[in-house]
Formats: sequence, structure tokens, C-alpha cells
Amino acid sequence: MGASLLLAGCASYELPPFPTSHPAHPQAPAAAEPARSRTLAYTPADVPSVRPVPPVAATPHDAHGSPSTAGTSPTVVGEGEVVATSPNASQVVVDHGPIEGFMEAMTMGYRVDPASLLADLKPGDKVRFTIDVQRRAIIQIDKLP
Ligand SMILES: [Cu+2]
Repeated sequence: MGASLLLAGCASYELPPFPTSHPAHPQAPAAAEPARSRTLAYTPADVPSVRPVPPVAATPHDAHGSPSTAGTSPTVVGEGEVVATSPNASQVVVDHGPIEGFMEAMTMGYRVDPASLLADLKPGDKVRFTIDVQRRAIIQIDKLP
């Protein structure tokens, strides 16, 4: 008798209903879309390690005719190969060699300003590019033969 009472007690036990906020609840709201990747959509503010380059360091590269002589912002010149372009996002990914006084060789994305510089670039193109150091943006790109 005691045992059957105990069983009846067990059988009548019900889990408390899930609150709608519980992920197992049938009416639980779907998880929010994960944020879109912004790997290449950074701004200079996202890159804390920018080291200002003394204008002197850029001077040997200015023979190429970079706009640095006209503006006040220092520039550096690098050479590399286009890996990908994203004209809509004003971005180019380049596999570049070492840029003296600026950064070592690497593959990375750069903002390009104006985006029209990307117009006739395609992956595989060898390029020489000028970077505005303060804006961390490519402001000139020339294809190399
Ligand atoms: Cu780099």
C-alpha cells in the first residue's frame, strides 16, 4: 500500500513547464543571426599597433611619385601580389613583401581609397602600392609588368 502510494506520487510528478526563454521551449525565439564577419572591414581605430613612420623612412620610396610630397600624411610603398579584390567594400587583399619601417611581409587586407583604384585589378596581378600610413589605406596602386 505504502509502495503504491509512493509510485502514484512519482507518476503524478510533472516537470515544471519550460519558460519561453528556455531554448528547448517549442515557442522559444530563434537564436539571433551571428554578426557578419568584419575581418576585412576594419578601420584604423581597430588597429592599435600602427606605428607612425618618420617621413625620412619613406623618402627612398617616394621616387615612385607618391602623393606624399603634396600632402602632409606620411606614406610607404609596398610591392606584392593581389590575392582578392572587393570593390564594393573598397578592400584589397595583397600578399606583400616587407615594407621598410612599416610592416613585415604578410598577406592582409587593406582599405583602398578611392575604390576605383581596384577597377582593373584581378587576383594574381603584381602591384606596387602606396599606403597612407595614418589612414592605413592604399591611395595608389600600379600594376607591375
Ligand atoms: Cu601587411
